[in-house]
Amino acid sequence: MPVYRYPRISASEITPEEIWESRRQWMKAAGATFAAGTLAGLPQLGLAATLPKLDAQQSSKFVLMEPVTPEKDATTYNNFFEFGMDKGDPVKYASKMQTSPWQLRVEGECAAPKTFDLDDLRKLSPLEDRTYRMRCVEGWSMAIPWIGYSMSELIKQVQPTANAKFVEFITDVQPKNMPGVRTRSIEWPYRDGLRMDEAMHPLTMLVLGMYGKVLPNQNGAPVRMVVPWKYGFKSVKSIVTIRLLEKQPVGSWERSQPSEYGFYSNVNPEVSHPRWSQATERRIGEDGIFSPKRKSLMFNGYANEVASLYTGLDLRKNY
Ligand SMILES: Nc1nc2c(c(=O)[nH]1)N[C@H]1C(S)=C(S)[C@@H](COP(=O)(O)O)O[C@H]1N2
Ligand SMILES: [Mo]
Repeated sequence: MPVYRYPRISASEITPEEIWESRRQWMKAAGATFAAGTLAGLPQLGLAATLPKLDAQQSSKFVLMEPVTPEKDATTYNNFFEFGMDKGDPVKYASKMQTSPWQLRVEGECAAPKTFDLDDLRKLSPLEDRTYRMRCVEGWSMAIPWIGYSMSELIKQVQPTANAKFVEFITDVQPKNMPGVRTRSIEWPYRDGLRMDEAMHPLTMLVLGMYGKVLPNQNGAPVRMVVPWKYGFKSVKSIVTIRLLEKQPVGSWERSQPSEYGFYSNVNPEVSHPRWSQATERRIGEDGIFSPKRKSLMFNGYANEVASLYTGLDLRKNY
């Protein structure tokens, strides 16, 4: 198994006893089955098969001519640091997260701030099924069929003012239900931001489901964001607040390690992370840990759509 390498703090330093114990079990289970390309043997908790269906129209615009990642991999190999730092922690612990009732507040530089409940969000715009390529800064990727609509549909509702230059996305904090927030690995709540034009780009998605069903907790239920041309950590899960801002916000990762995680975080194979290259990636569920890695694409393959957002910007400085 590749060694965990996202936060600088090592997991053993900050992980409470019980998580450390289960981490060892996870490593054992994963070690035994990973080479076979499955994650069998994990507890069945929170597995997506039991979740309600969510009807959506297949998008005609956003299609991906690549195999979809097996649902089991996408729902058992996750980053959701509120539940621990190992890929197997979210599926084990996220079932405790309370997702109903849920309210999402959109506020800040706008004429009509508003609180939306889940029903409002489901009805706000027709739900679309769009398969996106996703790339984590750690060097793995997936192709996931998300359900939702463009984030712009939601942001338009609150009538942004001319001062709205940036958007901040903030996750819920449930200390009793989220073992990870009892550690100080990063500053909670988890947050990250986009420039207004990035947030309003049609590819940026407000997500309510995946694989034809509502979102499993470990993937960010009941509502998350997806920004497919940026590293996965920009795709904030379980959002409770969206704030329109005049000034550039600082995300959780940028705050904890600014030399490693910048504001832009575009997938850029030419700019290495200080501790590892970003030139290649391993597609979860397809590339075994011993097979050659595949080349990472500029803007994760979405250059045609988004490169123009960055003309004139030095992407080495603005990483
Ligand atoms: N609230 C919250 N959102 C989060 C994270 C997190 O730890 N907390 N991890 C991010 C990272 S690093 C990645 S790669 C993606 C993973 O999403 P997935 O589990 O659906 O693949 O979620 C992102 N959103
Ligand atoms: Mo990530």
